[in-house]
Amino acid sequence: QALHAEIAGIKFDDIFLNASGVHCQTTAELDELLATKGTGAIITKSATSAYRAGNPSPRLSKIPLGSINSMGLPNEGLDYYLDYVTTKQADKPMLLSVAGVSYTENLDILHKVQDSSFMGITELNLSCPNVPGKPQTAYDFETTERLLTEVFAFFTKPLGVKMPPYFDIVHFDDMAKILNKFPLAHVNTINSIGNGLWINEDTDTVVIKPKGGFGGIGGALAKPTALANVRAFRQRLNPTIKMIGTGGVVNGRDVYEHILCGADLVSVGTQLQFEGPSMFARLEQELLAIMAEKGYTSVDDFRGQLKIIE
Ligand code: RRO
Repeated sequence: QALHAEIAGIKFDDIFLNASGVHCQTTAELDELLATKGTGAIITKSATSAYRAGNPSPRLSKIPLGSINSMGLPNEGLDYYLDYVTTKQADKPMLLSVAGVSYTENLDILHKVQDSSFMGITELNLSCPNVPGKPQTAYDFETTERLLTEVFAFFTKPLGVKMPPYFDIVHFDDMAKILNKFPLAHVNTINSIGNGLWINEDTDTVVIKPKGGFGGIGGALAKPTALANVRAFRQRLNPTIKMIGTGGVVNGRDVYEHILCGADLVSVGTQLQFEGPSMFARLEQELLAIMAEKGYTSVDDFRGQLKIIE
């Protein structure tokens, strides 16, 4: 199998999945992703304890070379997604993304997952940039360590974390040290680049309504930051912690570069949003063509093998 991966003993027959938040809020969307050629797994929209309508629209906009969003965590509530991942008959792993809007909500949610029959991988989203008045947990290093300490005192199922981009080498060092203290299944990096601003040239107006136009940036614009974060964490994390690379994937070359930086799985948000699920078969074809040209028969042949200038 050329595009295989394994996280927490769970085998993936393909390396692609949706980025949480895109095409995964409803069971109909999740069903469609499960049936899509090229996905090796699917992940749910980040769930809060109860249903949330999210921020007012427009809350997502295409911009040149990417997207800006301030969705505000619209989701159907934990029970809805927990029911889906525990009852759906699927031939691909289903990851459950969760995101409390407070410290204690994160603990409450994970207690509920722990007490459920779900045995798959849960991903704790520590990096939602769009809930007004709620800072991203993962930009507060002390709170992140305290939360993970409290979580791993009771949570025994496979758990990964979704991280925001970092922009300083000391932050890579310090956060990797924290993450290495815990038996994490995976680290997924990056979430959108928080609180960018896009202005419509014709009207001098912002393009999304929430937060005066500020929103998370995704798509091609995010690729250099995404690759840096995948690379930096792969160089620092225990080898037992697998990596999901997210950010800036538009074509097979982008996927190839995520793997060169150390990604085990690659997830796609902005491009999936605008191209739709048939994108996955295209990315797979493009990646396999690059691998064939280079004589690689498996992602194992080049994962993490980025060359630097000596
Ligand atoms: O729902 C959102 O506004 C959102 C979330 Br939870 C997230 O983690 N990342 C993002 O770009 N948007």
